[in-house]
Amino acid sequence: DSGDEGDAGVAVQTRTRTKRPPLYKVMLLNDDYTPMEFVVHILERFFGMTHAESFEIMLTVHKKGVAVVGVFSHEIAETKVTQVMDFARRHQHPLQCTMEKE
Ligand code: TYC
Repeated sequence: DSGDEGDAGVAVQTRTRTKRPPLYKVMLLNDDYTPMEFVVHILERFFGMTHAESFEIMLTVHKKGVAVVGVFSHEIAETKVTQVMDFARRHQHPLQCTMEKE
């Protein structure tokens, strides 16, 4: 910066706002047909949960109808949903997995 103003030629730094990218909740929905063990397997395989954690979350979905199984960037969340939906479809289970902006 320069000129005949009052800053005596000193460059003035402006603050740049850094915005964090939005996060997405990945959710599993209950249904009457998908076997409990299959859901537990999905949680272990795609969400890195222990068997005990997986069983607990599966029961929450079974009892409450839905549960958040993880929070990720948009791209990772989309990948998880696709992996779960493809795996369920291949095994002919009606399991539903969705994502929602946090
Ligand atoms: N309700 C299913 C049953 O009784 C089990 C189940 C749990 C299905 C979680 C889907 O996301 C789910 N076999």
